[in-house]
Amino acid sequence: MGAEDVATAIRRMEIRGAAEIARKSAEALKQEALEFHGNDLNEFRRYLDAGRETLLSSRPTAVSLWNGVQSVFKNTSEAKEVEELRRLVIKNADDFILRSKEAVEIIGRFGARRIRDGDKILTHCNSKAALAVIIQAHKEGKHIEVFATESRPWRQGLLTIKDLGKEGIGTTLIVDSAARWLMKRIDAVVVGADTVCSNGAVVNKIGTSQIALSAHEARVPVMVCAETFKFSTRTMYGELVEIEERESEEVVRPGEVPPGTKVLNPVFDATPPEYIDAIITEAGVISPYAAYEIIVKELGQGSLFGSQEGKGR
Ligand code: RI2
Repeated sequence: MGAEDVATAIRRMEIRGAAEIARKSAEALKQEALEFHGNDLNEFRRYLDAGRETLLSSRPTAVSLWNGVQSVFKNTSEAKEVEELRRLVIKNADDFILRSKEAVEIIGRFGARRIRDGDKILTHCNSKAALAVIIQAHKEGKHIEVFATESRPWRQGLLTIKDLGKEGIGTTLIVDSAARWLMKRIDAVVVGADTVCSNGAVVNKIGTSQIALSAHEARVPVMVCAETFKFSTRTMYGELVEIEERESEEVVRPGEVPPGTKVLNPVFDATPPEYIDAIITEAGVISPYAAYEIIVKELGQGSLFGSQEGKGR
């Protein structure tokens, strides 16, 4: 699929999950590079830039999309002719996809060490990074019990139940509003992230901050599983993370509420660092307060996930 099709699928949530939208976007740019005919380097650059803009405009919140797309353009300003640029784009896209998959595996191994035999785990939405931890703990023979929130309005919790079911992990579904009620029975909260800010705040599926607040109140540790390309260089330069608001039809069906009723549908929220015990990255398990260091080390100039435009737009 080219950039236009992938962007449409991302907008419609047919492709979803912070890492997956980044991988599919990198793949789309590779496809665009393969399909370009012509010898004009500047024309090729404009063509790729158009693809990049289309992809970046598909969803605003997850910085993984930005980092994934930008990493495809790493060192491309040095290319002197079309074939060289094409090779670079393909290599960068392949590298990003491979490294992003490896990162999930490593996070699974690191995170599983924090899960004890007999733990009852609460997860929210459908994060492949969070599930990697849970699945690895299960594979290591730990007897765990998992609870998954429904995650309205898209109900990604049902995907979580299926993903864990395939691994032989029975999971109990709860409605989102049952999280605080359940918390006294929970030993660990394991969630993913769409964006980790330089101050350690984590932007993730709407409702994450309420769950983290309840966990904090009940002294239950909150573990966030996030590849380093979900850390935001741009927040280091003061940029705020835009919280996506989606259509009201995702919350209520037409005719369910009187005409003119306002419906707000923010799909992400920010959890402050004081409610997070650890962020599990492929570069190590860190305190949320070390987010800045991850950004400097893992996303700076010359790093794999870093982009040549690390300072943002
Ligand atoms: P992985 C998802 O966003 C959820 O917020 C999830 O926690 C996050 O991406 C990370 O998912 P959405 O696309 O990258 O469902 O860990 O809105 O799979």
